[in-house]
Amino acid sequence: MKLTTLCFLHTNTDILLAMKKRSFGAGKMNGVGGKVQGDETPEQALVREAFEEIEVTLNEDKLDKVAIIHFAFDNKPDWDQECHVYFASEWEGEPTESEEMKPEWYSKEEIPYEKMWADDAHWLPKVLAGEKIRAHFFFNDDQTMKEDFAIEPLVE
Ligand code: 6U4
Repeated sequence: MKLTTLCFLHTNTDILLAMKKRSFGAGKMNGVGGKVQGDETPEQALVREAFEEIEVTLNEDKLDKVAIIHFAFDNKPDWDQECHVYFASEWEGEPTESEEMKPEWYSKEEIPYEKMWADDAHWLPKVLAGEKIRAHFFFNDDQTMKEDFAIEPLVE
C-alpha cells in the first residue's frame, strides 16, 4: 500500500484548496500532497510536494497531524493508500498556480464539498472542529465512494 500525504493551509477563517490539474484525482479540489518517496518521512514529502504544487514553503516542525486515512479501491490495489493528513497555519510564500495545481482560498463556512473527493464531507468537518481521526473509506472502480466507512479517534 502506498503512503501518501495531504495538507490544508488554513487561517482562523479560511482554508486553502487546490484543483488537481492532472493524473490521479484530476479536476477535484483538495489539499496539497502526494506520494512519499524513497526514505522520506511523510512530513518531508509534504514539504517537497507543497513547493512543487503551489510554491509554498512549509516547516515540517510546524505541521499539525490531524488524521490517518486509508483509501481502498475495488480491483485497483495499486491505488490503495494510507494518507497522512496535516493542517498548517504557518508557511512562507504566496500560494501560486503550477502545472499540477490551482490554489484558491475558501471560507471554512463554505467549503465546496461537491467539488472534492466524496469522503471529505465526512471527515474534514470533524478535523476542522478539532478532532484527530483515523478513517477508512472504500471506492468503486469509477472512484465513487461506497456507503460503508469508518471514522474513529486517532491513537498513535
Ligand atoms: P502524481 O502522479 O505526480 O500526481 P503524486 O502527486 O505524488 O503523484 P498522487 O497524486 O497519487 O501523488 O497522491 C494522491 C493524493 O491524492 C494525495 O494527496 C492524497 C489524495 N487523495 C487520494 N485519494 C483521496 C481521497 N479519496 N480523498 C482525499 N484525498 C485523496 O481527500
